[in-house]
Amino acid sequence: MQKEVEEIINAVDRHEELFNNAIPMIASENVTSSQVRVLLASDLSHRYAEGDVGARFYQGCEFIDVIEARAIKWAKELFNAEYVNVKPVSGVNANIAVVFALASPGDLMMALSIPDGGHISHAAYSVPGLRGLRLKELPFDPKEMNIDVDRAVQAIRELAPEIIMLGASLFLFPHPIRELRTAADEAGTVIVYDASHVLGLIAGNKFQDPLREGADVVTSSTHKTFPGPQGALILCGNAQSEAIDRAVFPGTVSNHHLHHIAGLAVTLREMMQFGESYATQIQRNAKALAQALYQAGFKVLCEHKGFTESHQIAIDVRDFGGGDAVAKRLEQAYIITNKNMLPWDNSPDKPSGLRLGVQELTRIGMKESEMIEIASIMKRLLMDEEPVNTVKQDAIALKKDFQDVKYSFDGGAAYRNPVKK
Ligand code: DSN
Repeated sequence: MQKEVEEIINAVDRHEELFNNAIPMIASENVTSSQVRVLLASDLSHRYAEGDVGARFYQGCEFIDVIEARAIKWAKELFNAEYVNVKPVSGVNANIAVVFALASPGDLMMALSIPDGGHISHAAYSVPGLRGLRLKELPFDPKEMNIDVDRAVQAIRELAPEIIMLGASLFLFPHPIRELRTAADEAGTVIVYDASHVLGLIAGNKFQDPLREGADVVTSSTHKTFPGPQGALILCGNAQSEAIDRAVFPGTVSNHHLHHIAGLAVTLREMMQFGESYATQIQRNAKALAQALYQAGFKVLCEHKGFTESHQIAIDVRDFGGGDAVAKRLEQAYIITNKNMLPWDNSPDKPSGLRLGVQELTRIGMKESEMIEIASIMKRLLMDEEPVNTVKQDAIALKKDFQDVKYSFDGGAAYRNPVKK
């Protein structure tokens, strides 16, 4: 084999070996079932299908139409939505399409700042800036780690933004959609809810139900708590569907990723079948991990309200050198996390926080007892200063029994290429 090709294949093998052994806790990741992984490697990944089901610009789309029609139908059923678009290739792509469809240059958008948990695509240098929108931060209460309802209602009444972007990357508690709806109605504001982090919880009837609570539009990636292939979808009522359809294709997507649509369709079926038990266990695991870390002496945010209602927990780790140092130290012991800004931070390079997500650990079958064990491993490394290698061996030993994807029809291997013998 050519040496350079071999290098790439070896790097993929070593990456899979790393994740085979490691404790993966990045809150925006997950693993797909073997059935989905095989579909991701199918011929669909080579094809074009611009246009809509039954109205394509290319021939050869007979079966692609079957797949996309099913994905749309099942997403409508699972999320109880009038309209679904499954074409955006990422959460940012979905946000771009919706903002371009529903707002015009000079309009005002309100969203959370990044230290308060907002996603980068909600920030001035991203989607709102590219669309020429003015941007104001949604008022945030750092003690409650949520939008400050009274100040937000007042701001909506005073400023009458054309669009509010709810949802977040650091997302511990349901956002107050109902509480903002009346003010939004009076001001003529469209409420968009970015569900990327919590779509798998919503699929399992947990966390919140944004469309029923008053969101006009839901955008979401499909690979965080929702354990599908990388991609995104948009849910809304029929009122916005035409403008959003056009903003997706031909506006911001040429060819959508057809292999991912097949994977999405299968994951939708998985969540129709297993979503409720999966989402229930995610919430139990997140609370168990938070409680165990808190009892060990870590500054886990929001103890007064049960730490979290999502898959995430946030810890102020300034006592241990800050988020950057702690995430790197944990990585040495095969615990994969990320540094995270908290509301009082100014620099993304020196954040005081660590964000942990339990959705992937849940997907591979871990329960409360494993969360307690992980908290103990983290304490031993960060508080008791046990040698990295000792702790790493215990992390690898814990992971050994959790190698298969659960809450799926095929229960396949999570970290091994399914086509490899
Ligand atoms: N920034 C990613 C995260 O929340 O980890 C999502 O795009």
